[in-house]
Order: sequence, then structure tokens, then C-alpha cells
Amino acid sequence: KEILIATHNAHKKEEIQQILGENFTVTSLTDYDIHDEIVEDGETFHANALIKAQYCFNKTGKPSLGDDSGLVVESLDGRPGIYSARYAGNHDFAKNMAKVLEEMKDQKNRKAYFVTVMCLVDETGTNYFEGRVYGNLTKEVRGEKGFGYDPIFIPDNYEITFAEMKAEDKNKISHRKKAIEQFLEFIK
Ligand code: ITT
Repeated sequence: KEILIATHNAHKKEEIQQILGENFTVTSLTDYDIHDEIVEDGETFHANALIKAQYCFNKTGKPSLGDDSGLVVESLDGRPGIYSARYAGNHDFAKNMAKVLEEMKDQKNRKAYFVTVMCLVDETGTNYFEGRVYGNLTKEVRGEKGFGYDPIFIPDNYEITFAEMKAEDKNKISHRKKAIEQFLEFIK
């Protein structure tokens, strides 16, 4: 079964493929030779997930899944939130993480969560799936695995960051895993 993910982010595609396993073939915009920059100007994760999925469905006619994700930090009033990909520099994660850590420098409350909102657009309509994982921010960058803000996030009940865990361990508990569980429940 093919699932087209409305993303240019190869890490997301790979995680979704790992989570779904061999029964699914995960494709992305690159596989359809679509290189357009999709303008994500929505004000919520839901709005941006819809923009991506709708764009992709209009272009290909294939059932399309948009994934809009981000890091939400309690003491920063929810930032970086929907601006996670472009908080300090556009997709420059060293800079983005440095900005978060700098803003959090004197903060005792380090609670944060990752969220993924997925939007499926197909000929039958539009459906949303959401997953969250709660945890705390580190004081420094730790680990090389994963992507994005993984090196500064420790999920609850763990002592290592997402970037210090094996991919398969992150993929058992992550925001993306939880969103996909809902998606699987829906399509079954
Ligand atoms: P597409 O829009 O093409 O899907 P993107 O990277 O721009 O790719 P988002 O708009 O969803 O993705 O931006 C979310 C940013 O939040 C993303 O660039 C990541 O760096 C970060 N992020 C998303 N999922 C993450 C995860 O599992 N771990 C760490 N950071 C994550």
C-alpha cells in the first residue's frame, strides 16, 4: 500500500516508513519530482498540515498525508511551535536549538512537548490525526541521531535525549508514532 507524504524532509519520510513497516511503501514529493516550496502560512499545526496535504493531493491525485510538527515549550508561551522549522534560521538546526537554549537559560521550568498533526486528503475528504510526547529540555545539545530539536529533548521517563536513542526507540514513543497509530486505526 502506498502512502504519499507531503514533505520535503527526508527524516520525516524515513521515520514514517520505519513506523509503518514493510506493509507500506512511503513516498514523498521528491519521488514525484515535485520540488515546489509549499507556502505554510497557516496559524496552526492543523492548518499547515492541511495546506501540505491538499497541495500534494491536487498535484498527484493520490491520497496525501501532510505532517506538520514542532516543539512547544511551556515557559516560552508555546514557542517555537508552528515556527519550529524557521525559529532562528530557516532549517538551520544548530541556530534554532541555540536560540531556544538561550531563551531558556535561566528557566527552571523546562517542560516541553513535541507535536505532530497529520492531515490525510483523499477523494473522500479531509481527516486529522495528532500525537504528542511530553518531556523536558536539556541545558545543552546532546546526541547525533534523529533530526531537528531531538538533541535538546528528553522524553518523560528517560534520561537521554531523542538524539541519543536508537531510531527504533524514538519511533516507539514519539509524537509521530502516536499520530500514525491514529491514522492506521482510521484507515483499517
Ligand atoms: P515539510 O514541511 O516539508 O514536511 P519541515 O522540516 O519544514 O518539512 P515542519 O514544517 O513540520 O517540517 O517543521 C517542523 C520542524 O520541527 C522541523 O523542521 C523539525 O526540525 C522539527 N521537528 C519535527 N519533527 C521533529 C522530531 O521528530 N524531532 C525533532 N524535531 C522535529
